[in-house]
Amino acid sequence: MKLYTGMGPNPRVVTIAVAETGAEVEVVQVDLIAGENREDHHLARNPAGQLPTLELDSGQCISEITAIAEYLDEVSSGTLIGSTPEERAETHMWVRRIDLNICETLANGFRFAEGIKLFEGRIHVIPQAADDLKKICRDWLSKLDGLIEDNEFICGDRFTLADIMLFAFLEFGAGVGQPLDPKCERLQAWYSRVAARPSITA
Ligand SMILES: N[C@@H](CCC(=O)N[C@@H](CS)C(=O)NCC(=O)O)C(=O)O
Repeated sequence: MKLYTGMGPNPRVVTIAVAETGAEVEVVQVDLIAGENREDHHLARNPAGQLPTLELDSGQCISEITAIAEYLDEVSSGTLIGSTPEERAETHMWVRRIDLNICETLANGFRFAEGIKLFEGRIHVIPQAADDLKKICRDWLSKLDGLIEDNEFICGDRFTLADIMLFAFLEFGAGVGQPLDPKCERLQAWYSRVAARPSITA
């Protein structure tokens, strides 16, 4: 399997998932800043022109980080999604909430503001939406800070794809002017727990 990857929080999610599952992939770096991911040879792998993309030995290409991470987990007998229908449903529920309300709002808040020079020729940017998107993200993080209670991870005592996604985007946010509010004390403690995992520094 070849993993076409580069900089940014979406590639980071899959890099952590690879380390967590032990999946064996050949890593191929694609130059996102230079726009190599928007060239025809990458568009043939992923019509969205984004990273990452996983190319299977059969030639089939899989994009979208949730699909890639779930595939890697499944072929490696991993534990990132769950071992029962109920566990898998719980993981998918949290992945969807975190993806729509935190990852997407944080990323678009960046793309429409600090990242606008890089993105304005690639996607439709809405600068006037940036502050509101960032606020939606912050509000959701505050809500999540209450919901996580004293759980070790997002899905209780199970470390899942939901934790990886939230971690990778908060890590990215910290570097682009969207740090986690120090008042979110439970999430701050959760972040330190995840940061200590070997997959984060692998
Ligand atoms: N929904 C996609 C998002 C992928 C994405 O936005 N990737 C970013 C890197 S973090 C990218 O390729 N940006 C460069 C570009 O859009 O040209 C996924 O789940 O994989």
